[in-house]
Amino acid sequence: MHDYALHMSADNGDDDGDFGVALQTRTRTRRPPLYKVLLLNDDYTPMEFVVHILERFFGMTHAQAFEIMLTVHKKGVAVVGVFSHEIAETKVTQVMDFARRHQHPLQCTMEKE
Ligand code: TYC
Repeated sequence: MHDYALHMSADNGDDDGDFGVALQTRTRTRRPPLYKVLLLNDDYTPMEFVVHILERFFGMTHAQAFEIMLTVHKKGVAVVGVFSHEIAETKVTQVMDFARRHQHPLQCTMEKE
C-alpha cells in the first residue's frame, strides 16, 4: 500500500540531520558607472546660446551657466554634469539636437568617469 520505507534515507525526513536551511552566497552589488557630460568650445556658437543650453538642459541658474560657459570658452572643455549612462546619453542628444536645429557647431560628448 504505502511506500514510506523507500524514502527513509532520502533528503526529506530529519533522519539525516538536514534541517533544510538554504545556503546563501554573497552577491557583490556594484554601483553603476557614472558618465561625465562634456561641453566643447568652438569659435562660432554664441555665448548666450551656450548659457541657454546649460540653463535649459542642466538646470543651472543664469550665473552658474555663465560661469561654466566662460570656463569652456577659456579652457576648451568643461564637465557640465555627471549622470548614469542613460541620462548622460539623453543630455548629449538633447544638446546636439538643439545645437543642430539652431545651426550652431556646438559639440557635447560623454565619457566614463
Ligand atoms: N567660444 C564661443 C564664442 O566666443 C563661445 C562658446 C562657449 C562656444 C562655450 C562653445 O561650449 C562653448 N562665441
